[in-house]
Amino acid sequence: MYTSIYIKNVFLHVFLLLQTLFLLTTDKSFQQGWVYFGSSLYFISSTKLPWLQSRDDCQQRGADLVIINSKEEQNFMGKFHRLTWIGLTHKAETMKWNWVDGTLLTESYWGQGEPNGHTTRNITCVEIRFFQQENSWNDIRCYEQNFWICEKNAL
Ligand SMILES: [Ca+2]
Ligand SMILES: [Ca+2]
Repeated sequence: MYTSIYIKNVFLHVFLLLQTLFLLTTDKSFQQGWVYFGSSLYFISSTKLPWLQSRDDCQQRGADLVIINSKEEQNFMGKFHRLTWIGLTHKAETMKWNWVDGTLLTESYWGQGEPNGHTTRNITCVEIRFFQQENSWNDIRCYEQNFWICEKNAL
């Protein structure tokens, strides 16, 4: 009786170990995957983080959170079918939307009724939320957790 429970436990542990190894391996290969589009390379995360930590991750990969410069690039964002951070935040001091490279927002793709939260004192960040539609942006608190998209120059 005890022996059989012991053996079951050993099998369970071996199974969990193999599963962990498998997940680590697949996650690693996924992390190495960058996708070409236009003149940029894009990386989509496989985990969720708050906006600031997402940006840190991009910078460690020699990139930054994605800056959407064109309608084509905006449409490309929808192809990932995930709620993702983009490199856009609203700063209460300036009351303006800023891209991570310091440029101001000119061409925007807000979802219906958005942005609706930027009057709060907190810094507000932007996610791709309504990814089936071209106007897919939503403003949301930066400490929420999301997948994220990094962009770097393909050259
Ligand atoms: Ca871009
Ligand atoms: Ca919102």
